[in-house]
Amino acid sequence: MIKRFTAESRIKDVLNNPIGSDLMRTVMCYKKFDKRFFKIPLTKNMKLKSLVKYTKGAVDDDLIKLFCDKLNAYAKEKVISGDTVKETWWKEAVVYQIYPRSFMDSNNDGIGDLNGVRSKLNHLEQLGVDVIWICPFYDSPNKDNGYDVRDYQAIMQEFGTMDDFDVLLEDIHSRGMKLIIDLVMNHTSDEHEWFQKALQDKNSYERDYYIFRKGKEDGPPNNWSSVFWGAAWDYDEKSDEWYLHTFSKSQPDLNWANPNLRHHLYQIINWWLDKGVDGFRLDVINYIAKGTDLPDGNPIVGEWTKVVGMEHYTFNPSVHKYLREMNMNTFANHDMMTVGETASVGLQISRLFSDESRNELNMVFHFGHLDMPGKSRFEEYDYDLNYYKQYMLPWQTELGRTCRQTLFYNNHDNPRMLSKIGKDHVQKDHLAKMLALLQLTLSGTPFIYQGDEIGMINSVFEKLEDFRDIDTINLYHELKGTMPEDELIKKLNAGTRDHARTPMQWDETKYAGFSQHEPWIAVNPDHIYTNVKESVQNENSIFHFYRQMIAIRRNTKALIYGDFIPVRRHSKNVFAYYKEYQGEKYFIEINMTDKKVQHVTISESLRLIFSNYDYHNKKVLLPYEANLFQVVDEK
Ligand code: TEU
Ligand code: CA
Repeated sequence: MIKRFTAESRIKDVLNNPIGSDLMRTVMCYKKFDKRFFKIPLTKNMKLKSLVKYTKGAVDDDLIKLFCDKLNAYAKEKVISGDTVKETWWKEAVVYQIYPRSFMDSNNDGIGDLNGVRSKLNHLEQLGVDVIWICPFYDSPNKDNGYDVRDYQAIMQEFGTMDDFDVLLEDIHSRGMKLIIDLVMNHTSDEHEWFQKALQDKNSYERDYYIFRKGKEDGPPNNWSSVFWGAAWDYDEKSDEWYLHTFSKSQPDLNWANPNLRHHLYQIINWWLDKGVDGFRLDVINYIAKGTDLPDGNPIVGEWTKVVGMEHYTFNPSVHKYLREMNMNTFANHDMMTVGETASVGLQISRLFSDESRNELNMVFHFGHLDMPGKSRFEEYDYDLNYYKQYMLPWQTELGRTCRQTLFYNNHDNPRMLSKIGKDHVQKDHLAKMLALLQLTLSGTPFIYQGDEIGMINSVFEKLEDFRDIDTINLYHELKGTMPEDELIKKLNAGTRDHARTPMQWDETKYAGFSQHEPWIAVNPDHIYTNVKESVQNENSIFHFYRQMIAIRRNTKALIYGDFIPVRRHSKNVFAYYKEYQGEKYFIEINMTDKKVQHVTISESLRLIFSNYDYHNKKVLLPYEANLFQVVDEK
């Protein structure tokens, strides 16, 4: 019999349930609850309902009920997998992410394009990456830079033509690399033909492709807010109904409860597979299942996550049913890779998405490491890598050999990690190389974001007009008047996605070699020092470090498939671990701080394979020192 959770259940029972412990961990990330709390016998034996009193109201009865409902909804979802490592190309691959608008402009209109990408394939080949992921290049009105798709089977005019795409794909394949493309199927653009038909006629076939509902009194159907600020609903006067948009109002959500819609999407996926793409990155794929009753979001969760209602689609197990159906109708029988963008999910839910026996996705992109507990993207603070270690330890040891995660520090939605950790950039070179060594030796598939390989950092945006991102601009209007203008601009600078979207820095010239024309978003002035040309010429550069480390990983199965075994798990400032596979063993030792720290002592003899310092100091680890050793004899 399946045990149901209620407010009478004890905390220890929740913690013993995989999804229960996962949700607890997720909550702790938002609230920065003291971890020790859950370790004391007294609290472990407490009933859930006592949390209301214990947390002095930070948690209420409704929240506890919601928590139990969620947990019960997952009761049937299980990972039943073996322990055998299956060797596959997408585990061995190093992926490189391209934001096409900002990568390379081939026709000098200031906007990056597909031919631009093609003109830089030599750079990627030299770096040694295996797979390229290009962010959306479909026809789009560009309210959210292509994440608002108007036509899934056409190319955005600014980016080129379908012929350009075909030639690009061929070129990538002829160099022995692969291409994955971005599937944005949680929503479309409001200019998509389907949505236009849905608006024109309430009785159209396409109406139910979207989520329309009658409002309540004078307002929307529920209290959900959008990820891009403001309400998640927009009013359609013609039908006197509201439509749901979890992102901007120009991105109406698709109704995955409708099987016709789902099969229509599968046709599109197969069309791209027939073209020869090697896989997909699936945009916000864990948000697709919204349910049909759409209850109000819990206000406490809303306050923690800043998105009211998100618990109803972020933690909705129907997504697994949809993904298995999608897989069966599309991915199955193709040798390809899939990576799901799964914001907010924890480790156990990631196992549901990625376990080989479940036939859903190959791997997940999870984000919990990008901000420290209790902090969010638009807050300025110093990121402490000790948090990264503590966050990653369970992901490295408990995910299991048949589930898979990605390893990344940057993408197109976040400020640059180098600027979050070492704001003053004094030790940038060692820090960037250390991060590279870590990324290429931990367990998971590494995703390098454009610019990582040369150490690109945050830019400075002085006024509203300097920003381009809809998320940032909406937030500006949301907060205007609530704080002094300069403070507001400072806040936007802390979190804007535009930091990741400034043009790729190819050289030191006016527009960084990206274009001859003024780019759509200003070049980061740092391009004078940080650019590909310089990085390739200088053999001690971050670029060459990445290149060499990628080559080492490729030839070292233990780094790819090995079990991760932590050393001095609880010690601060040093991240040390073994990777072991088929009798081969490696030791990785990393100083996560900009100060000198003590070495980790282990008993085996070691041979140094690679380091971000020339000189190996036997007494101390230098600032951000990172060493990869082979264990040569077991004592
Ligand atoms: O992002 C989804 C997402 O929830 C976040 O990364 C989000 O952009 C950020 O937290 C804003 O607060 C994906 C895409 O990566 C992003 O570029 C798109 O804007 C978004 O989906 C909508 O398609
Ligand atoms: Ca162009």
